[in-house]
Amino acid sequence: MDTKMKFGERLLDILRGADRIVALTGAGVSAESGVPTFRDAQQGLWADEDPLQLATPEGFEANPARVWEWYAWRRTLINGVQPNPAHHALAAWEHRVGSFTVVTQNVDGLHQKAGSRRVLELHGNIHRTICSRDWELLAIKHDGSQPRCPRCGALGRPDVVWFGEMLPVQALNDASAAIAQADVVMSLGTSSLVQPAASLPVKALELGIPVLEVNPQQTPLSAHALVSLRGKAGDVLPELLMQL
Ligand code: BV8
Repeated sequence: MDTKMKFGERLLDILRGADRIVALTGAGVSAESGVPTFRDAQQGLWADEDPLQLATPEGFEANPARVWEWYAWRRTLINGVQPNPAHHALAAWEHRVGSFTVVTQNVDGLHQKAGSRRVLELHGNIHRTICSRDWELLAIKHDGSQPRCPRCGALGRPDVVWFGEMLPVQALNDASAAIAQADVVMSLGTSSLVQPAASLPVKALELGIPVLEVNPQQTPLSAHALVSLRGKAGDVLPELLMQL
């Protein structure tokens, strides 16, 4: 029995003709590596915590040690996992077209670990730690204990964008520019709920650029995408790339 996934000819033609591709990725792309998404019930120790409370300046202000512990737990989990076929397919795709930009909401660094070279991190990176006062990078080894800034003594914090914080201007500008020049935009493994990242595929639609979504669930983007494939990124992306 032919178990090969079937994709519409129109989608395959668009992807075969695309030379500039942007892939917006969310937590769902790392899900098959074993990294829980924000929508998953928090695991074990964190079952009673709400990321929307912990991933905020107020949450850090109220209990810096608790927030630091949560990120240390996530960092340890991420250090123990590998990129999955979705990450590898995106890294391979880069070698098939003129320009391939990964715009990620994820902070796990798995795209880079899989070999993607052009990765725009909209929400920062959990492996970097900054001074909570001036946001300068701290060169520290993560040994679990919460570091203090050697310059001013302020507590260290993860170099990630919390809810209510601005996204890195350069990454967001570069992402917008890449979208504006794209032949096709893919929205992969994201609930399309977190702004302003979720507005990037909408900008593509407004420019008449075809949008492909891959997600096992429906999202607010699904009805507007040219094609919305109900499936796991780790299954769909390698198969799609193979059929181009
Ligand atoms: C800001 C880093 C303003 C931290 C994160 C309108 C405009 C502007 C802002 C807002 C707005 N409306 C609301 C806001 C505020 C807020 C926001 O969007 N809130 C939401 C909850 C409504 N936005 C912000 O606060 C942003 N800041 O706008 O500042 C400002 C302006 C001026 C001056 C000062 C400030 C900052 C947002 C960034 C927050 N930080 N991460 C950390 O990681 O700890 S966001 C965080 O949530 C992650 O990055 C994660 O990626 C994201 C959740 O989204 P997803 O990636 O989509 O993940 P999710 O779990 O939701 O969904 C997973 C999906 O995968 C699901 O759809 C599932 O079906 C699918 N899936 C599962 N398995 C698979 C799969 N798909 C494919 N394959 C699979 N195998």
